[in-house]
Amino acid sequence: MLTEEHKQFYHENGYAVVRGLFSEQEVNCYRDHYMTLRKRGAYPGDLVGVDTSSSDPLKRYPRMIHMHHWDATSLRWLIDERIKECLTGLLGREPYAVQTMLYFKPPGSRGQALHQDNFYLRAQPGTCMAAWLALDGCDEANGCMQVVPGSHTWPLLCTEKADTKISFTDVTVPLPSDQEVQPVVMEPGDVLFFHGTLVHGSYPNTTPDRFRRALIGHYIEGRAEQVAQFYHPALRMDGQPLELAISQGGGSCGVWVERDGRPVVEMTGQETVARKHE
Ligand SMILES: O=C(O)CCC(=O)C(=O)O
Repeated sequence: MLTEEHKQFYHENGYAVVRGLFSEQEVNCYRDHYMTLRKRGAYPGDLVGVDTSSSDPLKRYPRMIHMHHWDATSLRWLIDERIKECLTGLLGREPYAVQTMLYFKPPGSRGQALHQDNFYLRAQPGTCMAAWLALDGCDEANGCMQVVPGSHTWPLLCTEKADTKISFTDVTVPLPSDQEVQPVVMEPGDVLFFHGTLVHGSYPNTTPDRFRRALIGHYIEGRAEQVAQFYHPALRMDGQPLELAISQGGGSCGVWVERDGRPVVEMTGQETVARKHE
């Protein structure tokens, strides 16, 4: 479970991995459950339609979203006691749950360009938070998560177009040329918790035969009063819905400038790229 070391690491870096939070048996059940659901057909919010004959692996195994709206297993996982305890420990207060996602990331598929989640969720005041459960071993070859340690202290950055040959999303955030991006290598059952402005994403799965499946929950801080429309209704961690206001996108965003030979973020930009939900 969550320790003081996790909390300190999270406050310094904007993310923390809690190892073995879910057992091998639970992970196997989740993997089987979602593979069975995926094989059964299409669902509201799928990234693209299922096309079993496509050469694009993401069309054969599209990402699922908001499964907790129609699948009891997903809802139970979203508000699982262990996730609640970890989130509450890291945030200092119980959060609200707003989204589930399942990434299949089969062999040969694209990743997701570097981004900040609160660009999409717009939780205010405060931010959002993700719980990312590895359902397979994740390493650089199969496209594990990549993070920019410490970037949770940055504001939302102005976005630019991403390279859609390696990313299935088309916006990204620019980084200074010498900025470190770190892979997060995980075992099945490990959970990566990360802050809503942490810059993160993933590169393609370059393996010929290894899926990189992940079950993801998105949450907003318990002091948030609004969140983007797509994420309504927010749920308390006992599953009860609550009414929040709808936040709008747009507005000022940070751009990198050089000061005294060092890159710093200045809030001189205005968002220009259209924001779709994640
Ligand atoms: O799983 C991935 O490759 C990316 C997930 C992600 O960026 C997110 O959940 O915000």
